[in-house]
Amino acid sequence: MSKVKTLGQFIIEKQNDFPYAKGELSRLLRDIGIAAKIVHREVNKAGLADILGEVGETNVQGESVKKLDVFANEQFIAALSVGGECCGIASEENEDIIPIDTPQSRNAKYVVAMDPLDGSSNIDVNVSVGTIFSIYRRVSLTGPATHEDFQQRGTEQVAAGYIIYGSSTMLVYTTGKGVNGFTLDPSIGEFCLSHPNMKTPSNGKSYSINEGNYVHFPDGVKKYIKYCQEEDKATKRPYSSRYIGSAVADIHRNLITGGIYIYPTTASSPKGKLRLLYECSPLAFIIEQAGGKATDGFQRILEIEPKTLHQRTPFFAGSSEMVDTACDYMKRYSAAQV
Ligand code: AHM
Ligand code: MG
Repeated sequence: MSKVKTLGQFIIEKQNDFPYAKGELSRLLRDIGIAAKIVHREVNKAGLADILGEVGETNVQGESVKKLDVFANEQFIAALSVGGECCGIASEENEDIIPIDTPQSRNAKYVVAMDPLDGSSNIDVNVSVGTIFSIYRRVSLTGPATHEDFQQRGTEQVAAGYIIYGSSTMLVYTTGKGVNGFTLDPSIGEFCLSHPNMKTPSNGKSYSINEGNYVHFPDGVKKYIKYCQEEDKATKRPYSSRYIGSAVADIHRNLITGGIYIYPTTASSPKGKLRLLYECSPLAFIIEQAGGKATDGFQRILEIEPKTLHQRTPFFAGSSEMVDTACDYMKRYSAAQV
């Protein structure tokens, strides 16, 4: 008998852990898994774009060739729209919410916020990219979703996850009872449980930040970077600098090996670059569930109330002791600046 546990089997096994278990959330997660496999297939042949046809052209099958982030967006929207468990979607790719108005979804209980292809500039150079998703219970009563459904704090998430399209494709998710990771076995087309009950070390040895923006960072971040670079045997400093430029990939590595990811305010992004609803909140939920921390430098990410759909926030996330130290520097040197 094979010991492999697929995502589908795992979701069904855990179904009774959900607070309102009637199978809807399980089906929603399954739908996300299906869209992820389709996006995986396309991401894996991204290097063939020149052979198969340029973006905007018609390919050999007579289909128009789309940018991968547009393609990923369409796949997730399609999977969530036909599934019948989701009444609305907020996506990085769409200015406004996408209400779903089908007979099956009128009484659907959930809304999904997502970044369908995060770090998409990395696609052209064969570097890891990801998908991030966040699931809330609707607050409106019936019909298609409203803006109110998406104006909930991260603490209200019922599930969140990411898919990393890397040297292998992995789906990592939480429903608030720990974090589990599944690796796609392309030979059988299934996500298989490979990283059960993921826990992040309380300390690590790498820091991830775009240091090219150093001159524009708040003083607290500048001082923290200098701290990371100082020699100190007890805390194993200097730390290594590791920055992929794909938040999912940087966070995934740091989750496994320990580390801190920072995207602070800069001159060009005075409120930070990353989006609260569909990047920072879901990643924060996963990191906290794995034992780490996520803040905006001062406040827990999950407690920030979103005022607008595409609201940005500074993001400090990872191993708890490293995040605590970075936030101490923010309090000491930057409290007055922001
Ligand atoms: P995107 O959603 O437009 O892809 O931007 C988000 C990405 C993150 O994945 C990554 O960490 C960051 O932007 C990189 O930004 P920068 O190039 O400014 O370092
Ligand atoms: Mg993004």
